Amino acid sequence: MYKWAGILIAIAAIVIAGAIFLPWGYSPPLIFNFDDGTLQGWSMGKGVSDDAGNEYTNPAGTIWGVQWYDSHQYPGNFPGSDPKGDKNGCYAFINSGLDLKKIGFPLASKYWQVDVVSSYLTSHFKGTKTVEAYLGDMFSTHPFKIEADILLKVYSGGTTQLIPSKNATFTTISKTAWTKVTADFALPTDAVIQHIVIRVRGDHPGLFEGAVFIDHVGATKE
Ligand SMILES: [Ca+2]
Ligand SMILES: [Ca+2]
Repeated sequence: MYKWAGILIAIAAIVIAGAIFLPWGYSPPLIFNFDDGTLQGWSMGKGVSDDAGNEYTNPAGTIWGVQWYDSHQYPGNFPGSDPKGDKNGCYAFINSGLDLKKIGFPLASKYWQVDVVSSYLTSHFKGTKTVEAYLGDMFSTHPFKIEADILLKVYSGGTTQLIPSKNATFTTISKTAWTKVTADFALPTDAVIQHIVIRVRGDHPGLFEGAVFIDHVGATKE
């Protein structure tokens, strides 16, 4: 009697465990952590925008760019000394010396702005209410600063549109610690979320050398 009860309990446990791990019961975490040695499909818009919304394209295409970065890792200190040669790292937007004057950027503009763009999101992101990301600034020096905000590129009402967060405010990024940037969204019910867009803004008129690091970009539905 007890023997059969034990066997039935064991079978039930196996069935429940299977339901959790089989595809229809599996829900991947909505987080990009860049801990596989890649950018996980993240890229950057082609141009840099001024405060009037005009866009200027980098003619060389290589003066600034993106790369996977081995030494900074969330959580942990920033700037960090994460071991090199492992797969743990983050996204980096790097400028190695682009002079904005050379591409006709108006130096009277209050800021320059670039968009960091996620890979195409899966349907698991449907219903996202909040997106968070951690950023570190090794770009600006006092008194210049880097700020960031998060937007969502969605397909809704027959068009693709970039939707700002409800608060639509920029957060100043620290040079000595990971800074959490959070954005809450009120999306149309038919919205299909295609990309997370992290908008990075700097107030140095010359876009001088440096890098902005991004890690642990996550979405929640609560
Ligand atoms: Ca990471
Ligand atoms: Ca590493």
